[in-house]
Amino acid sequence: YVGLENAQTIDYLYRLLLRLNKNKRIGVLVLSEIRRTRQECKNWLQRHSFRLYEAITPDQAHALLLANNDIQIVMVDTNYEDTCSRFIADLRKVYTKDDLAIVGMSHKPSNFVAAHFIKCGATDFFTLPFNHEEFLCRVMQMLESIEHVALIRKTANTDYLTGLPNRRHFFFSVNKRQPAHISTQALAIIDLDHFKHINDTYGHDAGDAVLKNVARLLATEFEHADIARFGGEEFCVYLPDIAVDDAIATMQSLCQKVAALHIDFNNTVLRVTTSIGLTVAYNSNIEAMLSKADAMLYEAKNGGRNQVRY
Ligand code: GH3
Ligand code: MG
Ligand code: MG
Ligand code: MG
Repeated sequence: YVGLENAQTIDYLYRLLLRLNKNKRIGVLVLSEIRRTRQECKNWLQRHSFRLYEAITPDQAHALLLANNDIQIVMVDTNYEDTCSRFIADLRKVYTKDDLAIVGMSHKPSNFVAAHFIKCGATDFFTLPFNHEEFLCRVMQMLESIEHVALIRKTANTDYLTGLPNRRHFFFSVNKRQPAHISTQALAIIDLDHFKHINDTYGHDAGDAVLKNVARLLATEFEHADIARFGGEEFCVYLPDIAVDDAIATMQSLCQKVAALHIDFNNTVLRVTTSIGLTVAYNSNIEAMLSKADAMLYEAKNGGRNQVRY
């Protein structure tokens, strides 16, 4: 950290870098027509183990962003104001401030220019040449902010007890998928049988252990499908592109696997069965499929539980 001012700063930056660059290197894209500007960014960023991408034109920058999802920061030389405003505004149609930081930079210091680019969608603005310490602190702040939003987003979409996606995420994800598919799709509601009895007999913690074990089974069985903890002891699975017979076989197999679980809770073995309501349809909307699956679930319960109805 040559050039940095004191031990406190070095400690601050070291901790941030350690945390942010722990699992993956963070990509920074530099867009400038001027070789010297690109070089100046490059020298400094590479010293801190960022992965650097260079673009001379906006088109090159767009292509690099599409091809490299490790890029979290784009630094744009605002030498050519109109081109740069357009480039930033175009980027903001695709990437929100929560996904991508865009930094304007200019050799001509002017408050007007900074305000202009921030209004276009830039996250921050630097005057060149950099004060390296300030530059790095601000870069870290942007990365932290992106990291925080990602954490908040994940928390909002995850069921706390089981770690499965929650109902909110399920609707969001399935609705995003649907238009792309024209073949049949399946939706199943999986409801634990007499679950209240487990709580009443062994206590709420035992009930929680059962929920976690069933959730773990679902997560391994349906790694690539949309699944969710839908409510209390109810789970949901959405399978795009699946034939009717395959959907039925898949759910019957799941029903048997849950019934075969031996769940250890403080040296007591807990068993549970499920009733599954299944529907298979062409391009039906998710609400319609849910209400059909729910009606089928009702039949499975009335039919004696531990079974699939479709
Ligand atoms: P059925 O076979 O008809 O579905 O009967 P059931 O007992 O499974 O259904 P019911 O709706 O009567 O009871 C569901 C129970 O699930 C009641 C509720 O206390 C319990 N429950 C909901 N969420 C949780 C949870 O997070 N942990 C625990 N331990 N229990 C929960
Ligand atoms: Mg139940
Ligand atoms: Mg019930
Ligand atoms: Mg229920």
